[in-house]
Amino acid sequence: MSIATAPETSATGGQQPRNAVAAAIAATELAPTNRAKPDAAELLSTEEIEAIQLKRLQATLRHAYDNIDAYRELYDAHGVGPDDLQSLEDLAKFPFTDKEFLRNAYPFKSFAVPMDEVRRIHASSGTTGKPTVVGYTEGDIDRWATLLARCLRYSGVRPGDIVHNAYGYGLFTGGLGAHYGIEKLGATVIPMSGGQTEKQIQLIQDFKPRVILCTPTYLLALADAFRNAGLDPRESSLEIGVLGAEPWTEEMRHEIEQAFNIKACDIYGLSEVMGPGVGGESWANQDGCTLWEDHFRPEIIDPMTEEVLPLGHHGELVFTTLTKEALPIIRYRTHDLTRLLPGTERSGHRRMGRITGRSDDMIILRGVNLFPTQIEEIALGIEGLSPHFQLELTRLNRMDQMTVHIERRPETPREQAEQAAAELGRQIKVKIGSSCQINLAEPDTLARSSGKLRRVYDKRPK
Ligand code: DLL
Repeated sequence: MSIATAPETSATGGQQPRNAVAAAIAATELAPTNRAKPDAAELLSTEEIEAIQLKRLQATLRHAYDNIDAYRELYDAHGVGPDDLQSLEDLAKFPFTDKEFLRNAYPFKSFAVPMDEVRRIHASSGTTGKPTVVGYTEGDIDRWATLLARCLRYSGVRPGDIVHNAYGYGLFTGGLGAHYGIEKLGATVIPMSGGQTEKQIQLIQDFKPRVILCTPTYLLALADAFRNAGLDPRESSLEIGVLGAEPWTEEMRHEIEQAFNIKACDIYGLSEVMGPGVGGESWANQDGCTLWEDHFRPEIIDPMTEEVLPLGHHGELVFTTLTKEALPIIRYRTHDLTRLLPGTERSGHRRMGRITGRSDDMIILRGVNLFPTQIEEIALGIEGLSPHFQLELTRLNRMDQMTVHIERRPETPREQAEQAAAELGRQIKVKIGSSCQINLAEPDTLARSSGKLRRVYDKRPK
């Protein structure tokens, strides 16, 4: 069935839907959200979700092909079109897209709706060249807020909670994306944004939020700031952290939960696909982000061969959006390395494992591949070493060198920490297979970040 010809429905008040995606949403939408309870769509079975996915996918392909030159040209060149998708498996016939695909459409040529239907723009930071621009219709913003609210509720946040939102506001999707979701849930948002660390501490003390939203590394920086102010972070009002936007390990979760005496839940997303809220983690199980498959169709591919891999296999995460009007995204290569796992508490929606790293952030050191998360995992297993570290890459006599700069914990005497540092070097050699230098730094000397932390400083000549 082609959604483009779906009957107009009452969800749009009897009016003609604006476009194919709006029509598909209207035709497949379930009962409205009750803020305190799961959305009806969260509780669907895999079969029910797949039926919705197929309709929404057909509509998304039609919408993108008819309204975005770049998709039409790409599909014409590959000899495929929207009508070639008759089952979910047919998605594999369609070519991948990536950041470059969106950059080539800079600034607004990737939008599938007229500009007067675009209500908001965000953009990814883009360390080099042009940023990647993303746009949202009113409906897109509303669905984003609903999904964010869904993630928060799933992570234990309740209507009526006070939520301290320390994700950065602005072009980054973290701040505003979370903001509207908090409001949608019926909680109170403190729109703090990142930075002004002392002020953050003061407001947490005074406003007594139950929940904090920020990157995991920034929450650690806040823990230090609490202690520097003579306060015990374990005594704060915080009970839940909803943390994401950068890779973090189970060891880091433990570190954060101990530091604040809270539950730390993961939240995943990326601006191209929507922003935060593509997946969220259950408060009860803490077993990885559940991906909301009524809005996104995930795949895992082998990054080299581009072959689609089965459930449980590690590879690169690829997303297709199912309900986005302004910026439909089809088979977008995220570069995030992880695996898909079966659904648990929301059995119809698959989960993702932790992101071990990004394929474009992998360090290749004298032929050995490694990710900063591996160092984090090892370092946090050694007493006396703090979670604050940086990796510096240099080249000496044509040989690549890696120095791990890591702070000792304030309560660990220097001499004892030096032994821990030596142990870190030994374990990196054994577990990762690469020798490196360790520079034991004093507490509070390495750079902190108020958002995504930069771990790797690559000083090797290009
Ligand atoms: O970081 C959106 C976001 C904001 C997610 C707040 C969660 C919380 P981008 O700036 O486009 O969007 O960066 C997306 O960040 O491809 C991953 O590499 C990484 N990332 C995001 N969430 C996680 C997570 C936002 N929970 C990129 N674990 C993604 C690991 C994450 N990496």
